[in-house]
Amino acid sequence: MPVPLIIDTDTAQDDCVALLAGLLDPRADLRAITMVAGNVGFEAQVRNAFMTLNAAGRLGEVPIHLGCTRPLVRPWVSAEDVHGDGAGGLDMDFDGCEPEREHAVDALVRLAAERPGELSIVAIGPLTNIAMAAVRDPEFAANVGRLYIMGGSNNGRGNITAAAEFNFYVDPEAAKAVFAAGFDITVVPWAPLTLDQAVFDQTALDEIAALGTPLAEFFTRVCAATLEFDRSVGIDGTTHPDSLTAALLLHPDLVRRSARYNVDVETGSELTRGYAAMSWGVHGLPDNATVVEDVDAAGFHAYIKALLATPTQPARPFR
Ligand SMILES: [Ca+2]
Repeated sequence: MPVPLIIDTDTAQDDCVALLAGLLDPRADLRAITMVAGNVGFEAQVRNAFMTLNAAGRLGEVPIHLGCTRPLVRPWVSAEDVHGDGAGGLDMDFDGCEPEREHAVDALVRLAAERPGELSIVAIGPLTNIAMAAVRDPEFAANVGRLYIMGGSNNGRGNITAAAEFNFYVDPEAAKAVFAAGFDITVVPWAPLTLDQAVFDQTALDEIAALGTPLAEFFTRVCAATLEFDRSVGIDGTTHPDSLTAALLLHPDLVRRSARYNVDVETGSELTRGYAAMSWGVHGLPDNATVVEDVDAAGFHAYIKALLATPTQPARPFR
């Protein structure tokens, strides 16, 4: 049976690839896309989500709900230096592309309550919407089946600062609240997991480009800006933590090793704002999350390649 899920996203680059997994993988039943402030300007993120629906040939088929346009207590911090507009300058005709009227937080609460314990959430942006939903409905955490989070580093390096990964850095209060809320959480960390196992080097990118499908072309365009940035910081290729998170929910057999941890997020410090303290069971703290430690990297690469080989018919031409 397909997995009913929502993807909560700050849509830019690899978020688009994660959405493609939700839209095209037969194991996925994507019920909604919820948008949260993160990577790039909110309007650009919404456009990127509509363009991803179009690339998948599914424009108009999955509702997009607009969520929180800023973190809980802090001003928004962008990653536009990393992502540009988040889609490599890709554009299309957006006439008639309307998001839903219902707020993303209301949609999350409603859809989880409709099927208690069945709906999964893949959260690949700052956790503002998820924290808000947990405050809005005290039953929300219990109603959500599984919550897969891309964020933090497992006692490894950050990306926006030495200590912090971007999603937790942008809204550390939300991340802290989510880990305390009682969800069934699986964490896909930035380091070391993503850096070791979810980077597509030039050879992999060339193989994808050679697929010649509309999706391969979309992927190549969308990843271009991040590739440039990643190279400038010494990463040999594009990083795919968000699509890895979606892939692991849909294909748990790709997980080679995971363990229970106590995860908490730093909110008081300026130096280590958003740092994820992942305690591995020897500090007397109750575990609250499963942290993925090792995956079948070749299997993940093959999965993305097969996804991008899918023939699709975008209703609107890209320019
Ligand atoms: Ca993201």
